Amino acid sequence: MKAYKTVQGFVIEYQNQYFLSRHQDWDLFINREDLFFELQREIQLLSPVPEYKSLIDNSLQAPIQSQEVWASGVTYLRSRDARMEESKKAGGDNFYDRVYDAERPELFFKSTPHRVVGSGQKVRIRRDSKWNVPEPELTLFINSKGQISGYTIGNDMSSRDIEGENPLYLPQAKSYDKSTAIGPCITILDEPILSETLIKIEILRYEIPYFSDSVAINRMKRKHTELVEFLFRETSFPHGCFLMTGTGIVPPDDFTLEVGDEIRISIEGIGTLVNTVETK
Ligand code: DO4
Ligand code: MG
Repeated sequence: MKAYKTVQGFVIEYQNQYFLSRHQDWDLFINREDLFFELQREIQLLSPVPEYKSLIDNSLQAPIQSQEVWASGVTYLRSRDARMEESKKAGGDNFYDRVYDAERPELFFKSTPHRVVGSGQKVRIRRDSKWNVPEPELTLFINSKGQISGYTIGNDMSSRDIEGENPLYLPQAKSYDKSTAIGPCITILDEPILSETLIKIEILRYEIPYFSDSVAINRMKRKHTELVEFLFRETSFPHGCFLMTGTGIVPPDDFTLEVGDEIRISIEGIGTLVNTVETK
């Protein structure tokens, strides 16, 4: 079951049929308990209309209203190694090694909704950075009660030179306008996402494939429930929140994003998040 936020309303996709919800408030719509069964009940009262698919094609928005976006880091070995390498000169490398093995995960605040873009919209790279990458991440939607009720695709855009210069610069490397992309929808399941699920990324430069890679989510060191437990320990989210679960894909060190690059991140069962890098 997928839920899309469009300018004309909320579209529910189920078994290749499209329904328009009567709900008007995304925060309430996605925060219902037992969301999968709530949506099933809801569509029984609605008629499927194939044309509702065109709302998704023409007026899609990021699937967010009042939620904060948080992120976890160094949850895959590949991320730990990349971070250790980039911060070596600054002497910050052992922080990453330690957090990978520690009981407490790295969790950081990523974005308020106004810095978030959806699929089809543009992401940005910072004007004061020369080394930028997308981070393709399975992203959890957690309702206000702390239950994982959906999954989306996230791009945790990052300035590697700023982050590598000093770990204390992390918020500047990670949180700036249009540094966060999520979408295209929230996939709502009645059981946890399959652990073999693949995350794939393809970056097109001048419309030609320039970089691609993939990773299975079972390569992640931590459990989703473990990340959520730490996030909700002392922090409440009245509208629920999104949590990016970390990247297992890091392009080679000589790669940096350029204006005009198209970033396509796909996750089985969710779809493809497509963003172009905008002029600085
Ligand atoms: O520690 C820096 C951030 C790591 C991160 O964003 C990731 O592993 O995805
Ligand atoms: Mg990340």
